[in-house]
Amino acid sequence: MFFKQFVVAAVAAITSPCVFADFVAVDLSAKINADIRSYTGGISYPLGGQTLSFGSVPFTLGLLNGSTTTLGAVQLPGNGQPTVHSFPVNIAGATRLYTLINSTWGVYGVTNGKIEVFGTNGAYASFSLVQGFNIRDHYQGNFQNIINDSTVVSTGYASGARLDRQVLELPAAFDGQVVTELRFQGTGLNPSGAAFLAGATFETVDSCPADFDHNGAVGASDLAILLGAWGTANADLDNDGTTTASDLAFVLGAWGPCP
Ligand SMILES: [Ca+2]
Ligand SMILES: [Ca+2]
Repeated sequence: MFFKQFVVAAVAAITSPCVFADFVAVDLSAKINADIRSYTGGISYPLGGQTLSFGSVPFTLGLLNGSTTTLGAVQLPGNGQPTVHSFPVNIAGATRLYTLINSTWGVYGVTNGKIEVFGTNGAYASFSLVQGFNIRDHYQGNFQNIINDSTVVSTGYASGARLDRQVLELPAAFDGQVVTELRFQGTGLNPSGAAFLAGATFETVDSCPADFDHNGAVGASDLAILLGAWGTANADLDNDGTTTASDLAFVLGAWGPCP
């Protein structure tokens, strides 16, 4: 499933130097096997079936069996059975992967599994899911509640549940390549930790930066946004820190459908 940021979020995200990025969600629905709203404290998790931002990154949240009262996730089994979930994708220009991963149970220091990203021409990246470093139990209570990786962004809920967002910077080997597969795998051990994946989103280079409103073309609506941002950094396409005639020229030069 492809989606783009709403323009408000896109403009708000532009700081100096301006960075234009798109986000592409991975469709997890084929492997969703759990409703984490039914977990301890999970009642205050958001409902699936919507796109929500976690640390400025949009995630498409799934449903279990189509039920609109659930928040679906891909849960590794708790019986110690090694499990691999594969998600085929076709994403060009990817620079980062963001995931929403927590676990049921968890023991500090134990590696529960890993995330792998495969691309064309042998491009590959991975990170391990380590309790106490980048993953922890989904609930602030028993088991393992520590995260030490400063790149992890946490969203907590009143009931004690949480979703932690990890990031994987894709290496230069992915430049010019296409991401073809995301893999989520683990040992699924109780009590050392069985991870669940509630969301996965790739960040990609924006191939059409003048399309401010992300409607697939550069047109009058984008011109209006540019004029509204005149003299600010909010529609600065040439990275000089402000929006002026040079950015207007860029918009006019890109007029028409995005490539
Ligand atoms: Ca547009
Ligand atoms: Ca400019």
